[in-house]
Amino acid sequence: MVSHPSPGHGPVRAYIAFGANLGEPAAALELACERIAALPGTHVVARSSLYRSAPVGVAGQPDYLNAVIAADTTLPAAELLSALLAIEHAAGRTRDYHQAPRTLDLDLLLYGDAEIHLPQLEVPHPRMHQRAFVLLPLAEIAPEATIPGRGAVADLLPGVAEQRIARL
Ligand code: PH2
Ligand code: MG
Ligand code: MG
Repeated sequence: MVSHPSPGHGPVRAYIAFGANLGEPAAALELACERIAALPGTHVVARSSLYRSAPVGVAGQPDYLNAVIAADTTLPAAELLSALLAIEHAAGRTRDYHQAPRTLDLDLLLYGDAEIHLPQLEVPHPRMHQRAFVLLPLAEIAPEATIPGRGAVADLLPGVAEQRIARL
């Protein structure tokens, strides 16, 4: 497991998925970027466009708005995850049931080239390579990105071509 930046090493490039299908998603994305940028040792370096996407894995929900944020951070992955959960909470995220509609979901997709397997954190995100709402915004800001164990993002795009998604 290669997850902790050590003293003398530079920051790690992390990619974070944004999703929301309740409330004011555009405002939630702004808030999320501001809060991430305010974390210690962390700089937001890129943000994709917003995409409107059909809900995946759940029926009868409003469309989602999705985006991907790139940040350079010296925070260890587990600390970054805790910070993302705190930002979700501050944005009014409740967890009424599994995959309930949400005001703000922030998922840690990639943390450098680390592969992390902890009970509370799987990196790369275990389903990201199957989801157009992750791969399209990720390809927009990091066309050369590779998902450890899954391959180049560009090579994964054809596999999700059937999923309904529109760049806004
Ligand atoms: N998030 C989910 C489940 N399904 N579908 C879309 N389109 N976008 C999401 O962000 C999303 C989803 C669980 O987090
Ligand atoms: Mg999610
Ligand atoms: Mg989540």
